[in-house]
Amino acid sequence: MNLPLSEGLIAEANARELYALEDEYAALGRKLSRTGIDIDAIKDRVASFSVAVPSWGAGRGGTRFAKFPISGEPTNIHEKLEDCAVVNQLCRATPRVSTHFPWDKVSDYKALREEAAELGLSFDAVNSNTFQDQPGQPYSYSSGSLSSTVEAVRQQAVEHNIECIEIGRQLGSRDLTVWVGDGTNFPGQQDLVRSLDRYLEAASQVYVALPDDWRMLLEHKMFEPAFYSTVVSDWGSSILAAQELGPQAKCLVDLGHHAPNVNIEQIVARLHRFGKLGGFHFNDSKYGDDDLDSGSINPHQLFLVFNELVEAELNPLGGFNPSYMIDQSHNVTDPIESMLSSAEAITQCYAKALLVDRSALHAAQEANDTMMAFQALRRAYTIDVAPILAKVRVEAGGAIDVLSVYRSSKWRDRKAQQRKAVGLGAGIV
Ligand code: PSV
Ligand code: MN
Repeated sequence: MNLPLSEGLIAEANARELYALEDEYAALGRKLSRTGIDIDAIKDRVASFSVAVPSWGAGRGGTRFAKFPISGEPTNIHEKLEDCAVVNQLCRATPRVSTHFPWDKVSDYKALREEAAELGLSFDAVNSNTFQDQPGQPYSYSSGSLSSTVEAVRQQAVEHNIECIEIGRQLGSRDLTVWVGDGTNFPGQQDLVRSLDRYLEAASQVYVALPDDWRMLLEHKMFEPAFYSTVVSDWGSSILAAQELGPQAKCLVDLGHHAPNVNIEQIVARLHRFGKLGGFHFNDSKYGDDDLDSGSINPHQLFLVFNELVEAELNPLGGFNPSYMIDQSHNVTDPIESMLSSAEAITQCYAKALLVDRSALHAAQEANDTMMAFQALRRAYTIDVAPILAKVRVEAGGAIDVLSVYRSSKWRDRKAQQRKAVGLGAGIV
């Protein structure tokens, strides 16, 4: 393996912080043991948690209005993998990268897989893209893709998804994530029933091309780029489609793809109940699909989502294996720093959810003791789990203070000397 940052730099920085960390970890351990919790057991479960990062998250995404690139930003999948490797080397919680095609196209995927392995990475879900036209593409997606009224367009979208599966097989992926931008801007623009029928018929052609050990993750989104209706608009449409397609089809919950204030944790619980919870795109939002950094706006909601996930882990109902992934647009930060901070926020919520006294919670729920049920969650939410996460990192070879080590590595400055500049223009969706 050939990791991008100097191991010596990480070890030296850790040596300066280690005494304080051991002290804080021991103090937290004593506090938790008073309520019967073994901190080392929690640490081991946190150590086995991971979340994938998106290849496209390594760049400054920008908004649809503008993109403000930074020097040293990656411009191809090879450079993106390097940056994802920096994130994982420091935090040790993001060993997989999710790819998006055709954005990440290369001529040799076997070589790409080896390149990733050399950086300590493997590949997560492949994401297809039928929401943009590509140069030289025979048919336009301007009126939809899998749900288009034009058969040749639907066929082109089906073939692209099948090509993504083929690429994913070479990369070692096991999930195909399908998000379509299909929808309408005007009432009456499309028949709301027939458009879903066309989508289902085309999606079933993709479904039958899945290898037996693959899943097709259907990602719903309420609006944007379509602003009146979207074909797979909500978790209702998503679960109905997944049920119709078959057992390998599951629903993917992108936290930003709901109406404001929707109870996402309840959606998570419902999807799990019916065996259809396939995965997540973590991010945060204030208004809509803002793609802000995970836990930056509503960390409590993220905790409540993880509370449901820990419940689901304990009660798997015949299967529980959701794919966890970050999907954010970093417009004003160094993307490596945003991914580090987001991975930390996500893992923290998982750790806090593990600290919930489940028997106290369930007993209070059964007794209709509202305040004590709420307090069971509140007690766990207010515990500072940072020492547990830092201890997991240091034991895995990562950094105690990820951001400070990243900054002292001068990674971005060094890359600014080596990488070609990114062009201006609008960002990604
Ligand atoms: C759509 O907004 C989305 O969340 C989908 O996951 C896309 O694949 C991704 O963003 C890429 O921009
Ligand atoms: Mn998404």
